[in-house]
Parts: sequence; C-alpha cells; structure tokens
Amino acid sequence: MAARTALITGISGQDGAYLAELLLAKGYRVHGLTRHVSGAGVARLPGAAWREAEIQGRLQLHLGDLLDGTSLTRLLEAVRPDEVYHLAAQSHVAVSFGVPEYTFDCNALGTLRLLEAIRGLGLIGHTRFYQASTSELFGAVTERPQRESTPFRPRSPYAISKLAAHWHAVNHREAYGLFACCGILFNHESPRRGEAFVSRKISLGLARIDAGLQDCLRLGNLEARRDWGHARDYVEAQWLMLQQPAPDDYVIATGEQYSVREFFQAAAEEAGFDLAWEGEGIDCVARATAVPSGSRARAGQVLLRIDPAHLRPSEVPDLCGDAGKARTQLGWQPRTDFRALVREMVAHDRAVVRGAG
Ligand code: NAP
Ligand code: G4F
Repeated sequence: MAARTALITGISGQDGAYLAELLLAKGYRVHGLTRHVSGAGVARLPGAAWREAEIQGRLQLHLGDLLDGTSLTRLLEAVRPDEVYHLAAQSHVAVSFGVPEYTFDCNALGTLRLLEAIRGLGLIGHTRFYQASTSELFGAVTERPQRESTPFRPRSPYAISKLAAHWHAVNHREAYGLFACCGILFNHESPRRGEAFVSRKISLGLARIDAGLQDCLRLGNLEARRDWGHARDYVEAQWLMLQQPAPDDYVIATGEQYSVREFFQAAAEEAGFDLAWEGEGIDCVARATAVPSGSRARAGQVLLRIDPAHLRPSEVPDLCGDAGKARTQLGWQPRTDFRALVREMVAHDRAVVRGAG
C-alpha cells in the first residue's frame, strides 16, 4: 500500500515538530508549509529524524503563507494530501491584542482560505482536515470542567479568530461533507514551546538566573489557572481524530489545573531553588532562600517580580478540561503529568543554557 501523505501547516512550531516526528515514524510522507520569515525553520525537529526523512524523501518543506491563498491552493494541488493538519497560526494571546486584524486574517481567514482551496480543488472526498481549536474558546467559562458542549465565550482577538476558524471547519463538514475534526486542545507545553509562552519563559528564565545570565523573571498574572499537558501526548490525539470512521470534535486535556504561581513554584523546586513568597498583587515577589550548588544566583535574590506590562486587557482566569469523550471514543489519555512536564522543561533548559555558556 502506498504511504499516506500528510500536509502540516505550522510544521516549524511546537506541535508541528512533534507531529512531523509522529507521522514519519508511522511511515507517512510529510509535507510542511513554512513561510519566508520563519526564524526557527525546522530547528525544532530533532536533527537525526529530519536528516533521515530528508534522505528518504519522506519530508518536504514548501514555501507558503496563510495570508497568501494562491500559495495554499498551489500547494494543495501539488500534494493532494490524504490528511491536512492545520496548525499554523498567530498563536500568542497577548500579541493578538496588539495586532488584532493580522491575527484575524492569519487565523480565521487563513483557515477559510485553506478550506476553500480544498473544496475548490475537488478534494472534499479525499482529504481529511484537522483544525487546531483551543480551550481559549471557552474564555469566560460558564461551567467547570469544560467539555465539548460548554458554550464558547472568547475573551481575546486570538480566541475570536479561532472561534471563526472553528465554525468554518464545522461548516465545511456540515455543508460540503468534508471530513473535518476540531481538536479543542488545552494548554500543552514542552521543551520546544516558544519562549514567549509562560511555561517556557519560566523554565528558560530560571536556567538563565542560575547561570548568572539574568537577574530575575518578570511575569504578569500569577493567579491564572491552566490545564497543562505535554505537546507530545497531544499531537497523538490530533492523529487519532483523523483515523476515526466519522469526523467529530474533541476536548483534549489532563483534567488537572495549576496556577502560573504553582508552575513557577514547581519549576523553581525542580531547578533546586527554595522560595519565599512576599507581598501581594503587583508587589508580590518570590525570593530565593536557598540556591542550587554551583549556582551563580545567591540566597536572598528576588527571582520573580510582577510586571504590569504582562497583564492582559482581558484575562481567561480559569481553564480545566474534561477529555472524557476523547478517552472513550479515541482511546486517548495523557501520559505525562504536570510534575514530569515541568521537570523535563527545566532539565532541558538547564542543559541548553549550560551548554551555551
Ligand atoms: P506555535 O509554536 O506558535 O507555531 C505556530 C506555527 O504557525 C509556526 O510554525 C509558525 O511559523 C506558523 N505560522 C504563523 N503564522 C503563519 C503564517 N502567516 N503562514 C504560515 N505559517 C504561519 O504554535 P503551537 O503551540 O505549535 O500550536 C499549534 C496550533 O495549535 C496553533 O494554531 C495554536 O493556536 C493551536 N493551539 C495551541 C495550544 C498550545 O497550548 N500550544 C493549545 C490550543 C491550540 P514560524 O515558525 O514561521 O513562526
Ligand atoms: O503561556 P500563555 O501565554 O498561554 P495562553 O494565553 O493560555 O495561550 C496558550 O494556550 C492556549 C490554549 O488555552 C492556546 F490556544 C494559545 O495558542 C497558547 O498556546 O499564558 C498562560 C497564562 C495566561 O493567563 C497569562 O496571562 O499565563 C499568564 N502569564 C503571566 N505572566 C503570562 C505571563 N503569559 C505570558 N505569555 N507571559 C508572561 O509573562
């Protein structure tokens, strides 16, 4: 049987890198959309897997952009993929307040361009489509935990753009019969997470403080609560959705919730710091009462301060998912717990920072 062909938009991102690895291991031919401005390129794909796949001609990158419908149509026409994993997006919530029109163009219209290209090329009966929806759709939540039936109450330009993309995918399923699945994924992190997201900002920041390269971390809202899983586990759910007999939408989450403060506390402990919390609100600081041996940081040093610049105009305070449907119908469950995730990120960034020093 011929190898199945997948197209991943956003292959240079966190999820794209893990998904490309997963699909290559399953014997797929993988095509990735990358844009000209990409800084990391495929740097997040581990070297060995990337070289081996390139040698075998099973991984191919193509220039394109969600803002350029022609490039999307041309690519889909050339590749005629069995499966499209649409992961590309302006994915930073805080950034979306600064560039709301761009965010909508990229995330909402970009998705529509892709869906209409599939339809226009007559690929509806051939191509299965995964849409990267998000727990941000639940926003100002109306019930806990959030499941597929929970109403959407988006609270940022990012979430609104993703809401439009979500409904376009659903509409192409209902109106035209496209096999389209929306994965409503809660926060998922990893050592490949972008450095501007809070988990990676913390793991990398602590490693830099330990090495004497940074004085302290400046964060925004410490009390926001998130349901944090590992990206490696979550891309498996993306693949499973497209292997089902019928398309559907699924919440993917761990069902456990921790605040940003708890993430920082756990990461500091994993890095070998003892902490004392002092002050309230924007005056809150975390001070080191003990530091790891060999550290360039010192006992008494303030490791964390609040910077109002990182507070958002509107916040999503409280997310926690119920992935019961995915567990029952996909046989999916997370393998990595919160503490193991934090440990892996902290250890990775310590090794990276020490290696660079
Ligand atoms: P990410 O690391 O930010 O990756 C985003 C990807 O999109 C990158 O490859 C980026 O390319 C690409 N991209 C951005 N703008 C583009 C454009 N105009 N044209 C083509 N490509 C573009 O995101 P992620 O964490 O892997 O998340 C994957 C998807 O899941 C995103 O859609 C995100 O919104 C959604 N999601 C993420 C989470 C999470 O917790 N991670 C949860 C729910 C949903 P460059 O390398 O060139 O920047
Ligand atoms: O890490 P974050 O930026 O992730 P956020 O906003 O939850 O969005 C991520 O998860 C979504 C799924 O729910 C995805 F759809 C989206 O694409 C993205 O991957 O922020 C997490 C929390 C927020 O409440 C934020 O206000 O951390 C808080 N926070 C506190 N200080 C900070 C900071 N966030 C960032 N990025 N930087 C800070 O300094």
